[in-house]
Amino acid sequence: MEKIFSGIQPSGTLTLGNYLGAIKQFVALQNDYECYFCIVDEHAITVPQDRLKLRQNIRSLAALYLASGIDPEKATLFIQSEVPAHTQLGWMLQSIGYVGELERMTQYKDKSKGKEAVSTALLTYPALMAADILLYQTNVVPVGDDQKQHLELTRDLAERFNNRFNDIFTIPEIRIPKVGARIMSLQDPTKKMSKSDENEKGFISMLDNPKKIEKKIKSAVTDSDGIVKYDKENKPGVSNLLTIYSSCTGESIESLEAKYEGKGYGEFKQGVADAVVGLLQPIQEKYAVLVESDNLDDILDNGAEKASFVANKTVAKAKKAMGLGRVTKRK
Ligand code: ATP
Ligand code: LTN
Repeated sequence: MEKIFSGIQPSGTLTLGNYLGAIKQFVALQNDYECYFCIVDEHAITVPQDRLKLRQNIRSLAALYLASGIDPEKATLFIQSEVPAHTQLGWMLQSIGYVGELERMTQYKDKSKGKEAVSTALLTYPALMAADILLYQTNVVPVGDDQKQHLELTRDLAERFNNRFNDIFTIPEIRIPKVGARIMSLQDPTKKMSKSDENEKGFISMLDNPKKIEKKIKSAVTDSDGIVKYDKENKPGVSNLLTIYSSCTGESIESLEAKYEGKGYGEFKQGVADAVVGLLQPIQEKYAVLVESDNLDDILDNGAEKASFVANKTVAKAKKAMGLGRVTKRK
């Protein structure tokens, strides 16, 4: 069976963008692939985090994965820092990565812009991400559009390792959803919706209550022509709302345009809000139970054990290929 790996950072409560760009595809893919879904807490500390909040976010993210439909019988769900193989291989891959290629990463440039102190880990982050993926001999990595560049680097590092040492890594393919790969901020539709946005009105959290969702959508930036039509260049706000509506309900963008022809933005935005609430409410109900349950701990313990078993085998191969460890004289 082909393998899938993907990760999400516990750097805040998940947004609708994370759900539509990432989790929704994970749920659909888990029946056809051997899946590994990870809470990448070691990635989250590349920027400063409050330790108590981080721990809460980790548990909350695990519960959200499950509430969204990840089935622990089918997929392995685990926390990155509970599987030490990730940082082990991450270090080895840093030794074959170049500072120049890391400095070219857009996410690094964005997150370090204007900051006085930038952590070393923010720069070397893609080597750890490559390790995440390569440890499981992953064939396919489902992610949102913003991760393309990191995936290309992962492929380059894998090929470099295979050529220089031994052919041990599978070269992974990226998989981006057709609709919803890049949900934009509600306040600035030229910027991606992000859970670490300082302006809370820019994103919909998966745990926002219906009233809050409605309020945020009603105050979403649009334009003044009052026509519900998809035109990313000239009408980015309306196009983003159409994308959200379509990904939440499965209705095509064309049919939504027809439905709202001649109607104003007020009615359209109400429709978008209803679609989002309809999608998130059942997830929130499941979440409330899961986040308090012991079962969640059992699932994560099991996940870490299963993931470690596979990952340790790859680390052993990579160490041998690079010449780490010792020659044994034991018979
Ligand atoms: P941060 O704001 O902390 O950088 P983030 O919101 O960008 O985080 P990640 O944890 O980095 O979220 O991403 C998890 C997954 O969600 C990735 O596959 C990413 O591509 C996807 N994703 C993130 N934001 C969006 C978005 N606005 N639209 C679609 N997919 C997204
Ligand atoms: N870099 C990703 C999170 C991430 C990831 C991964 C995604 C870390 N490791 C492995 C896919 C596969 C992000 O910032 N969204």
